[in-house]
Amino acid sequence: MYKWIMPVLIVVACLFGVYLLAQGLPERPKEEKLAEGTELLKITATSFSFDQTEYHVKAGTPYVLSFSNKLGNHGAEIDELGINLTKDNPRQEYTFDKPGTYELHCSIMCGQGHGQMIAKVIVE
Ligand SMILES: [Cu+2]
Repeated sequence: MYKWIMPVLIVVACLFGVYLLAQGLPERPKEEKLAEGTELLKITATSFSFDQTEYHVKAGTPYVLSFSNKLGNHGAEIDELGINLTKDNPRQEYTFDKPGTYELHCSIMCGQGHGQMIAKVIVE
């Protein structure tokens, strides 16, 4: 019963593959353009660290903060500045106006290494 179904599915899959090859694969999404004078600050989190221990930014320059998780579910929070980026809120426009060193830490209780997920944001 239904012995014919597997060969049919295989043929359909092959045809679909040929179709995709013929069409060319869809283009990768391009990096979005930022407004002129705006800089991008990318923060990537894994379990249990951020991709950099220090992020250097310039005071008075508008930034787009962009946060992503590479592994696990984390957040990036700077209490003093009222910034809290998470997977549901991964983007924020922000202009750092006071030079100084701010602590960036994970805002989601993510496990054993949570307490060590700390980096610095240095505003120059
Ligand atoms: Cu955490």
